[in-house]
Amino acid sequence: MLCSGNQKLNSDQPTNLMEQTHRHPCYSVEAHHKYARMHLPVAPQCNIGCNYCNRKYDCVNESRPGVTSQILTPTSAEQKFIIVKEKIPNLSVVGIAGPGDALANWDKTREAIERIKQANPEMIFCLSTNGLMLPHYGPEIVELGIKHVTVTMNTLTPATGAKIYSHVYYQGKKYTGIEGASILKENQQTGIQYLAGQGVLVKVNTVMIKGINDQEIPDVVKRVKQLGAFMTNIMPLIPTAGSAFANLPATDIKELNQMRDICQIDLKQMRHCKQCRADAIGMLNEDRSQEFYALQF
Ligand code: CLF
Ligand code: SF4
Repeated sequence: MLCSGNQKLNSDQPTNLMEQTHRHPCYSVEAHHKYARMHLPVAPQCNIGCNYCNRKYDCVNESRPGVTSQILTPTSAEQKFIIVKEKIPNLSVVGIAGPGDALANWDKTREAIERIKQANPEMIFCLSTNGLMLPHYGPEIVELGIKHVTVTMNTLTPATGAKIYSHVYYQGKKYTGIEGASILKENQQTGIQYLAGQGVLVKVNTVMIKGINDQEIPDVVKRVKQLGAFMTNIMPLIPTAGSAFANLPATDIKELNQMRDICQIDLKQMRHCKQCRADAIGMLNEDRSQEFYALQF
């Protein structure tokens, strides 16, 4: 047993983790008015197929649909970071949120973080992933000193997962239907429990899809609380052109907020997510990524 009970920010948390989290604009609602984050788009590949995703664009698990980010190598990501940090002194978080999956591109993700961390140990590093590869890379994530990880988990039921995921590529093999969804679900749970047990603050993102997983969300929240998650972020489905779910309705915001209210009883809810780009830069309310587009690396 790696962990029991959910994590709260209290005096039992190591001081530096509390201090870091108070500077993290996604994990702390107060911090999002004060601190900026920068995403490094170093992770173009993905290892699963979400039916709300069109892979011409950024990972919808963390981003608004229809947004495309320029891919950077770890070296060019470091160069861009140096320039951005100079211009945005309140930059506190460096995150990797695609445009594919951070762990499906682990070598690049790790190298980008290692490069920046060496000269900037005060930076908070953050990852967003679908969770498939967490049982494999969890120990390296911990070793790298990453304390904030987001896992997108939409269901605990393989039959529902089979409706959401077209396929899962795992250990050189392609799985579909209930088989693929079961592997993903197991790995997400193993990964969340492992990371939480190692003191990582895990945020779980869930896309609320009417008629597909919406009735199951309270159970997802209860389960990830048991596994040790710190908070959940229930996000609206924004139907993406060219995706299998293109014709589903967008999540009604009133229904979304009602769901957050129900789930808040069990676990802290994020309500200020901006579904940002995989190359987002700046405060959550003020994306400055365009200022840096002209830079050539
Ligand atoms: Fe980026 Fe995500 Fe880290 Fe934040 S975003 S990797 S946890 S630093 Fe934040 Fe943006 Fe919402 Fe993500 S507002 S999409 S929750
Ligand atoms: Fe698309 Fe992200 Fe799902 Fe991969 S994990 S298929 S990039 S939404």
